[in-house]
Amino acid sequence: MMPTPLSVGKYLLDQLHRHGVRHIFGIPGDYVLGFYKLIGESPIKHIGTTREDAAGFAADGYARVRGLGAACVTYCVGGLNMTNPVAGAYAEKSPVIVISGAPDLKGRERHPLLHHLVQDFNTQHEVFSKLTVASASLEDPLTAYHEIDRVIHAVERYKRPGYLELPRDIVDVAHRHEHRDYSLDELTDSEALEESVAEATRMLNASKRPMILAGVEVQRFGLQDALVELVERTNIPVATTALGKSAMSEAHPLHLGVYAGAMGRAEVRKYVEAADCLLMLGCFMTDINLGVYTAHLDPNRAINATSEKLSIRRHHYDDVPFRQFMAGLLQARLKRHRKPSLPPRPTPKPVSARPGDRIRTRTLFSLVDQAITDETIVVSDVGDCLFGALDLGMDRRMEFIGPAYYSTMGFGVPAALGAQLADPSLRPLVLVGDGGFQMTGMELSTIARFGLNPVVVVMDNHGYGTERQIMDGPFNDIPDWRFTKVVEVLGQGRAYEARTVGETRAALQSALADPSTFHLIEVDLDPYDISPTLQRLGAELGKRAKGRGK
Ligand SMILES: Cc1ncc(C[n+]2csc(CCOP(=O)(O)OP(=O)(O)O)c2C)c(N)n1
Ligand SMILES: [Mg+2]
Repeated sequence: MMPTPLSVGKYLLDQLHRHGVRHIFGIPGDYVLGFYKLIGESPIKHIGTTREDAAGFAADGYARVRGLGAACVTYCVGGLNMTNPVAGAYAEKSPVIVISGAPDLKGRERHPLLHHLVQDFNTQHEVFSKLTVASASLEDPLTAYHEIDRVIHAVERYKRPGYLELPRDIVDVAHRHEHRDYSLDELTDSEALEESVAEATRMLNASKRPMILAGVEVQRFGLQDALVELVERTNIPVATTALGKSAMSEAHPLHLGVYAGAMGRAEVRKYVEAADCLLMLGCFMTDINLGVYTAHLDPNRAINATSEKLSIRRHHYDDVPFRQFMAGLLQARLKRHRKPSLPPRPTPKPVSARPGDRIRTRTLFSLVDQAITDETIVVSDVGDCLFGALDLGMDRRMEFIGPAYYSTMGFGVPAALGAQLADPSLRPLVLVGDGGFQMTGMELSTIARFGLNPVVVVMDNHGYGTERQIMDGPFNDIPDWRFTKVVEVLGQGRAYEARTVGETRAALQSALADPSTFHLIEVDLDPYDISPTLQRLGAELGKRAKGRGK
């Protein structure tokens, strides 16, 4: 007997589960309640958040750790609330599937003025089509199953978000025939693959001073081990981009550090820019540009491989998937170069400040650096927390996620929720500004509800500190919150106020020693005190403004 075909809703959940999804973030509404009922009957757990944008950030954090994330919301009021995190996931290559309920197909002609409607029934889909790599409105049971496959395959291939709109009356409809997921083999031109690997090999072998720049796609495609193998076989040193910071352990002797133009350390920048052959793996020029266009890389010396394109000097190769190019390199006859002499890595300085001294940003980062263990995942928001985080963990393995290109505030706390659900063996250490926390910090509520235990460091510099460096004014002032009171509101967690070096150190130690709950440390900083990274960037931009920059 033929197996009973799954309904469209069940098939979607089944496919998500097969692709590794175990949690869906979001808030229900009447247009999506039928699908929520199915989630409840499935092995996937629903995680209700305080807001839809927080669900989007959480799904993004989940995807960065686990390989695929999902969020489910109601029509327009919920969906449109999630556009910013989905845009961020697109820009930073995070594979998130957005599922939105929608009005019944049957009622659309008779009742064109249903609630939540904006312009017409296509508005939300059109918006998301600009923010995702693939999207579909599942209006026809004949094509719905294929459309689900198509969107999931595209999300997995390009590591960017996808959008599926599910009209309320299609959820329980089943097609008469059983559908099998057709696995789309990635389109590969084997001759182009061979030729590109040969050209790259010639260039690398002829080079005197080659260098690898590893980007975010090394993580997204799970190629960290392949990268280490390539590096150890060839003795070619590595730097990572800001977004790809944890693509390879910074403790590796051939790891130079984070390359971010003038924002990164000067010796890393000099070394990378002096390479006579630069092998860029999974980097987006955009994330390099986080150094605000202070990066200087010569395309004539570059091999640039990503999931979207492969160029070697001025030659472009089509249909060479990133993973296969990497595998090709590992099989190629690559020369073993002499061990390079790399500029010494700065060893984390012991904190010289006395316990009673006022805490400063620089010292805070030294203390955080000492507190990180192999189980820590550093999750950063935007602001000086992100700049400072770039120099963390230089002497060991560290997991790091942060909105290092799109730079949306509000990412940190909800992304930590997603990251810890994605891998409960990791403990998030969240770095967030007072401004960023005022946006989505209440997601601690969901963190408390599901018994998670991140350590949240609120860098309270009394306003929009990063913006003060660009242009100061009263618009950068924000209300002073007593952040520690959140544990009273939530009835859970432990909180600390830290004004001095001693208090900050003690709070970090106590928080990390207690995994039973979440901890919030409010660190009181001077409004004009900034991290060394932001100082470097500011100095370079200042030079440029005076016409002295490169
Ligand atoms: C959603 C969003 N709104 C506005 C901005 C612009 N912006 C960039 S940094 C910043 C200030 C961040 O303040 P805070 O979180 O306190 O960190 P700080 O800069 O003080 O370290 C602002 C408003 C942004 N990046 N994202
Ligand atoms: Mg601030």
